[in-house]
Amino acid sequence: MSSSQQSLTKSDKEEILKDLDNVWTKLETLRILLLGPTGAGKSCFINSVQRVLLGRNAIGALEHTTQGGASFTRSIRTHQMKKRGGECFPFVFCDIMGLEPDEAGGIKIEDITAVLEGRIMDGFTFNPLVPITAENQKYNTNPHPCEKVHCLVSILPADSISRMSDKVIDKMKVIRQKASHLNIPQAIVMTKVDLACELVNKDLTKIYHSKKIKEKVQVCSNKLGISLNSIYPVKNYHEEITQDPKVDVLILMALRDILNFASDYANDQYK
Ligand SMILES: Nc1nc2c(ncn2[C@@H]2O[C@H](COP(=O)(O)OP(=O)(O)O)[C@@H](O)[C@H]2O)c(=O)[nH]1
Ligand SMILES: [Mg+2]
Repeated sequence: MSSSQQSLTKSDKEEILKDLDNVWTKLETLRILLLGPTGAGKSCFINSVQRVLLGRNAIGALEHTTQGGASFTRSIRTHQMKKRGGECFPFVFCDIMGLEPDEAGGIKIEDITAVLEGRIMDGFTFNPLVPITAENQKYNTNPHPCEKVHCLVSILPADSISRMSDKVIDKMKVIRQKASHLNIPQAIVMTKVDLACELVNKDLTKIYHSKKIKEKVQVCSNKLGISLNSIYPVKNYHEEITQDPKVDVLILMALRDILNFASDYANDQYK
């Protein structure tokens, strides 16, 4: 959480939306991979971004409608983000099966590595017991630069981060290391700030003054070993029907930086 992230006004929102129109990339599309435990709010985050960009409710990535249970997203799905005029933004989100503590549950680390390298095609259904092999129809032996991941975003829920299984954290760390080897930039989006602090639940503008949120950001940083200024606290749209500029600005601030990280990386890699 950087010190520049101080206010949540409507003019900030318009300014960031303008910035997004100017994201410059040598590639046709930037690919953002969302990684996290089941129920962290990955699908909700994708939906929320689309809602903010469209300025209205959107039905895109399916959310889990009940808490807990096994990972709802079992396949790999690419979500294009649409502009108001119908065109698409030059970036996509990649939503995959969640991480689970259990060895026999959730996505395998080998599969996530393959996703980072652009080797798994859209629609592939993960098998928690066996990773993909080169013989699979959905295995891409020669990925295009657009199919590789350009930013890894870990999604962590603020309300339950302290109780998260060490096994899931360990898996996330291993994947972060793999991404670091590939020089892929990384960020954390910390969801569910409304559930972590009552003050923030009542008034989202209090987010930068909340001790509880500060504490949770620190826990995220310690657990994953990522610096405080790459952690973005957000509240996802999950039950609201109307848009709220305060919700929008937090999501846009995270999105702007993520896209800048991704485009810097892609522009550097593909000269
Ligand atoms: N209160 C609150 N609930 C959220 C937030 N983000 C997600 N949720 C809820 O958390 C649950 C899991 O979200 P989902 O996006 O399906 O998680 P995924 O498994 O990571 O894709 C759903 O019931 C959402 O409504 C948030 O920021 N605040
Ligand atoms: Mg999901």
